[in-house]
Amino acid sequence: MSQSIIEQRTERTKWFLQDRFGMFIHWGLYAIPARGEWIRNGERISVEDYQVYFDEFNPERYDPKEWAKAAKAAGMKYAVLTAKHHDGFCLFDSQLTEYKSTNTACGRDLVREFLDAFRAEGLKVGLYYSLLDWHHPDYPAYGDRHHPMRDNEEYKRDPERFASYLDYMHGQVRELLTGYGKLDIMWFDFSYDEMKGEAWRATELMEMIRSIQPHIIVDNRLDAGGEGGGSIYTNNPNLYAGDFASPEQIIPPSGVTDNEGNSIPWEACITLNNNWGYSAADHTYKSAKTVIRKLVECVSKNGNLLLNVGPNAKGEIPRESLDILEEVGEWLGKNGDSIYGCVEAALPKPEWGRYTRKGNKLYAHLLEESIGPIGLVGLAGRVKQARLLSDGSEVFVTRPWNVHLFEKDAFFNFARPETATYPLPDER
Ligand code: FUL
Repeated sequence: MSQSIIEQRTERTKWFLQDRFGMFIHWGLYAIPARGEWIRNGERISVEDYQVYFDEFNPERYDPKEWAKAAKAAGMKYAVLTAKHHDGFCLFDSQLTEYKSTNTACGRDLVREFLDAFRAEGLKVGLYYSLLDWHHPDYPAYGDRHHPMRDNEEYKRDPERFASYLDYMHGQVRELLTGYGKLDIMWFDFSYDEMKGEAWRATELMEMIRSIQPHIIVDNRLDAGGEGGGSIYTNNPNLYAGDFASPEQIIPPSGVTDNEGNSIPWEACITLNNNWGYSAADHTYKSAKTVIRKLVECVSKNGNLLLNVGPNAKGEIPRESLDILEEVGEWLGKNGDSIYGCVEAALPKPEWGRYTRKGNKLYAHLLEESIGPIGLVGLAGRVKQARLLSDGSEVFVTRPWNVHLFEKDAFFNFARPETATYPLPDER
């Protein structure tokens, strides 16, 4: 009997739910002006003026092996690179355009080198591909961040022109799927207003994708935008509903569920500073501790974290980012058991931190600086042992017969998880 769409999604996303933590890489010509990836649009730069960056592009320190090592050391298990962002510049050797890295001074297929390097480190690989294209002559919508469909009227007036863009877009996706080996993720970006679903000929596109690489997982943005990630509906028969939801710069308060309340795969994509593309002036980096908390927060709600870096024009991940990644990696080295393969614990949310769970192990992430006894609501009578995850030392658990140790009887009722292990992000 053939599998249902839901069963197929469940099958495809198994590794994804296991892996939990990935690297997002926003890189392109916009690394040269170094004011973020929306610059061409935000500053209304003409195609001609933007050409300067194409003429100059030569990231001579691009060494994706170094990127891959940094991702791996950070505890990341997969990575997604912008093969083409909204500015239309292709980091791969597309036969359908001249606007590509192989035609710049560097002459390299940056996508291929990325894939080779990350696969060699044992990481899963994905490609981001922008549905928008501000360079292609037949892509009518220029717009801006808040009104991306400003020029939508033109699209309505001239569907044939838009159809030729769609041929191009589908053709490039085919190139990526046929010319670069097995890909693990296709990360489309993004839908808005009427530009969603069949406006992209999404069923046709997905049929092509599934026929070439049946196991690839696809985000939900052929049918959704970044605001909260939209959602995928496991009972939505559309092929393009996606395998996972993609909330952007937000961790949904209660995770992401389908319309029957069942948890569905999701991945929060979050920047390290306040920009996706390299921004020289932006030093508002999150601390490693903040990143760890966000990762814990995601996993505690059945989600993944795709953490972004924006390499510079020379091809280097900024030092500030590398330092944070290193620290996160150190924490994961000790506490990774509480993240990889973990899911939400069906317990009341504690006020002192977050739970994650794997099998009969419950991981309690204490997120307060100094803390006395903690209450494990709903676990009375179920704790066998408790250990500190980072060094294996015993954690004191009060049993029913020594409840008098507590000042408040309330704690007694809360004691005894099945097996409690306590990583302490604050006490490294
Ligand atoms: C958004 C894009 O417009 C941003 O530039 C970035 O790529 C983010 C992940 O998705 O929708």
